[in-house]
Amino acid sequence: PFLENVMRHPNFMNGAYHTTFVDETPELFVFPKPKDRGTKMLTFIGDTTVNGFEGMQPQKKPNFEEPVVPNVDYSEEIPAGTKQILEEKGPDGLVSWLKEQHEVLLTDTTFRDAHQSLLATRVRTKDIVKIAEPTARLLPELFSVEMWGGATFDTSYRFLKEDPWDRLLKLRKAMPNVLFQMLLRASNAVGYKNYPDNLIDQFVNKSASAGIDVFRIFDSLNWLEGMKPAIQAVRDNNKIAEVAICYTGDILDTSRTKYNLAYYTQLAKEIEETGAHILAIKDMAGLLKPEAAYQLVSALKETVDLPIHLHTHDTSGNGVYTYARAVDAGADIVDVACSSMAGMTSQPSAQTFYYALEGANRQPKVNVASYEKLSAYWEGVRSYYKEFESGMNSPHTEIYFHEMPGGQYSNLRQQAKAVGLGDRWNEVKTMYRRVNDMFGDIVKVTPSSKVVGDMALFMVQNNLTEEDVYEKGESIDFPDSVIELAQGYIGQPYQGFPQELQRIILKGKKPITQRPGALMEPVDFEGLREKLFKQLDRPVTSFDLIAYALYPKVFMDYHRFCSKYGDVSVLDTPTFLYGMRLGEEIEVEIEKGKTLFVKLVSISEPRSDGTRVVYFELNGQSREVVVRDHS
Ligand code: 3PY
Ligand code: ZN
Repeated sequence: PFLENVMRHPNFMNGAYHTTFVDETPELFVFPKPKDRGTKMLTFIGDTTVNGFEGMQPQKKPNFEEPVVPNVDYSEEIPAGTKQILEEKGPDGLVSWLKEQHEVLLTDTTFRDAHQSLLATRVRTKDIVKIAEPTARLLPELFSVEMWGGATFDTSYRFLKEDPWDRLLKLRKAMPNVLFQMLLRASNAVGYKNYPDNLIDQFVNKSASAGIDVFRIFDSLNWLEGMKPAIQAVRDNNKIAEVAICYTGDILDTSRTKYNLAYYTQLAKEIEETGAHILAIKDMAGLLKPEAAYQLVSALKETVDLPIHLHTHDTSGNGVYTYARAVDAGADIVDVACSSMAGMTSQPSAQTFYYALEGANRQPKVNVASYEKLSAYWEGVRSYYKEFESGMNSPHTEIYFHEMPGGQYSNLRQQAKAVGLGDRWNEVKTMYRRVNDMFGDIVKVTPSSKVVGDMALFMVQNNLTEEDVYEKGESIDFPDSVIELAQGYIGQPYQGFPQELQRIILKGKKPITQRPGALMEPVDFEGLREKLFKQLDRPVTSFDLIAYALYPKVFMDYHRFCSKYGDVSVLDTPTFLYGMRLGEEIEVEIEKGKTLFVKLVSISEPRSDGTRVVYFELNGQSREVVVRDHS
């Protein structure tokens, strides 16, 4: 009752007091009715066993081997790393330190882009947190760990039924020594559309206070205006603004003049003027060929005085060679993943890169044996998620033709299947390139890549050719995302959107040329806090508020899920994805020192109302739950 009173006090509700305590320890403020927790969890397990995990067919749980966590000495102090350099010297000091390093530095993307690109972003917090402290101890020389942002944020609520902020806080506790890096889609934050400026500010502020150090900021059209608010917000929080040039096209192809060396060096100069600390080359599709990497990095080194951080995807199989040439040209940092989570649409393998540079001048300082141990763990974890593999199992050089980002390939393929175009996938890929050209050859990365994908699917599905669009366009209802792009709502493409096509798509609607965020009403956070408090019936953290402002429906669906099933993030991944086998027993630690013992005893046949009774033992006592059979 005392806490209830505190929590309902107007100052508590409107956040007028210091809210960090609630933000950092939200679990202290949630009071589940203990008798409910077991039933909710059994309902989830029963449901998953009978119906399968969302998006997966029900299937017998395979026998997975427990992934092996490497042995480390937890009694030793965790070795200091780049995080301590940032804390001692600040962002400018860290940049000076970076410039003094002779060896190339590594960012490890296993916790973010690697699984975003290989496993549809499905890796759960539990599997990451287990390996977090060993990683901090085994790889203290890393420049950073990319562990947040991009698609991990919404996927977390949507599919994994867990809170992404919780992941950030837990990882930060386990890894106090290495810089944490996130991918920030500038004015699109971690979403798929532009948001009001004050939401971007708040997002950056809370992410920084929860533990993010390096913000890789990009705009999906390389539109600098769109990035400025995010860059300023990061600087205001005394964190590192790593501003990205998205690489598209091919500087080696002299017939394609739009994105040539001069385009990139000019953009880099402008980025430097915004106060960026580091320049990133974000090669999201893996188009940067080795010689192009050498020429690009050399030219950028001559143009700006910023450390250069190169990101690529290994889809073509050329990733390590591209990095090696970039290192020859002076690249300071490259993105790699632990080898069992590397290659193909993911980043190049850390170990392969290490060995490729053996005997070379700037081989990274990293313990490759440690990497092998971590790789063994990830090999085990990856097998849990095999349902989400993209199906690509060899290098794809056709990437140089269709230019689809690593993270989009498997997604678009799924989308194509879902609308009945599974057997016309080749047409979809060809159309993707054609749409790119119709749009005036645009940068393709979230969310602009999604628009190109939507239009390609739309055209294939409706058997439309390019000529049809120009001839019959007046009578065609284009997808919403296409209209938004043509209207300027995701920013301004370099050299503008082709006018004739814009006219056909917009049908009289007026395009904008300003920054969409500047035209939007600011988010009324206090109003939202009250509204949410009524809906959640618990204190609202600043984290909840931001998530709700970004994705109201996704957040509320997540909340409803939690009310029904409780906190399922405590379950092991095989149980979370496959449910249980008859007779199987599992242990679930629902909080520190409190473990539930669950046994699945039997499942009834479907009853006349379409439900089944699932019989469990919970801590030795019989328990049953009723679940609807959706088959
Ligand atoms: C994202 O925005 O999630 C990306 O990874 C883009 O490359
Ligand atoms: Zn990427």
